Amino acid sequence: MAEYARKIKQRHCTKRRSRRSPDTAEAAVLEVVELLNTECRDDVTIIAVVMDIRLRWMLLLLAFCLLATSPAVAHAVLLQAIPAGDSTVSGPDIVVSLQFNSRVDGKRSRLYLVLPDGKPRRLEIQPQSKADRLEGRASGLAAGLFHIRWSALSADGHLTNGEYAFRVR
Ligand SMILES: [Cu+2]
Repeated sequence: MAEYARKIKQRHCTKRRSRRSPDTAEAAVLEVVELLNTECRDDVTIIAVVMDIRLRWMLLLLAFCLLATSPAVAHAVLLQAIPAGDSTVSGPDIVVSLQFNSRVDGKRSRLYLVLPDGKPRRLEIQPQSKADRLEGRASGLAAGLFHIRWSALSADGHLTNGEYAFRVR
């Protein structure tokens, strides 16, 4: 049984190795990912694939990987919102509370309530009860469709934006 498995694996790997080398960076990445996911991965094969890529593609790829990994983790991503997106809440006064995945700078972040007629009303951001929250209040809202528009400055100095709708009844 083990012998059979070994043969299958060998055939599989041989077939894979004989494939022509990838000619674009994208194809090369897919190839490497595929190799990493197969049981017949071996480092020689992976290195051989990588060596096939022209140098500038490799450098481009490396730069992309460096940019795409660690710094992105700290971007402010909205985790939870009150009012929730696409929900209906009772007016005329509402509390807005946005929770992010990381610390946000309350002084340099912005909150707007976009009124049913499309006009944005800036909401004062309250002193932060928690470092990952942006909170504000709005009063005197008539029934209708509103939007919360936010921009959040995260601890790593990146600004992210978002907008979502909710309804006041
Ligand atoms: Cu960032």
